[in-house]
Amino acid sequence: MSQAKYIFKIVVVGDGAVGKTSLIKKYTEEKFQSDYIMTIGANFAVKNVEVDGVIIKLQLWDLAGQPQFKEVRSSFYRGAAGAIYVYDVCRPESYLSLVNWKNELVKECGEVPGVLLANKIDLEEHRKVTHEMGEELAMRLGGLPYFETSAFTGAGVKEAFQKIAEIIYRTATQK
Ligand code: G3D
Ligand code: MG
Repeated sequence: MSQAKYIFKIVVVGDGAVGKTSLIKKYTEEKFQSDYIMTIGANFAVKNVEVDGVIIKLQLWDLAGQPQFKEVRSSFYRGAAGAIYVYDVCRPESYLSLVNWKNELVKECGEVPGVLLANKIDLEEHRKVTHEMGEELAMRLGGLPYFETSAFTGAGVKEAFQKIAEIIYRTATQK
């Protein structure tokens, strides 16, 4: 793809080990630039996507570990155009904590577009958070599009990232 006309920062949030880094890696296929910013304790990777015939560069950020320092977390969120909320369907506490993740993000960025990902659906026999509960949380977080994903099989991954790209682009260009 040729040069991107727009660049958007997207933060991927959720508890440790829900699969944030794995989802980003799966989506970017590790072919793209990936970097670790030590001062913030964050990783980011970039990927170009096409929305409405326009090339957009997505900058996908996630926290390595969950640093407690407020300054660090502020820098992580600053300038985000959108958010990907992730929980692990096998760990109900990771589902419950997304409300807190959203509150923290909103304090720094205000309301930004988002999508909700119920990850690790390949682990069917260990699943504790149902589809219905996922849809309910999506409503509670502001009517977010909801996706069931697996960073392991790749199910739903492309669709989820494409969706957030579309919403951000259309919001930014008021379409
Ligand atoms: P994080 O970035 O949110 O902290 P990671 O999470 O991407 O590091 O993933 C944490 C662990 O969950 C990793 O296992 C990873 O392979 C696994 N994982 C992530 N997504 C999925 C998924 O969709 N399905 C399954 N089965 N496993 C997944 P390890 O063993 O490396 O700690
Ligand atoms: Mg990680």
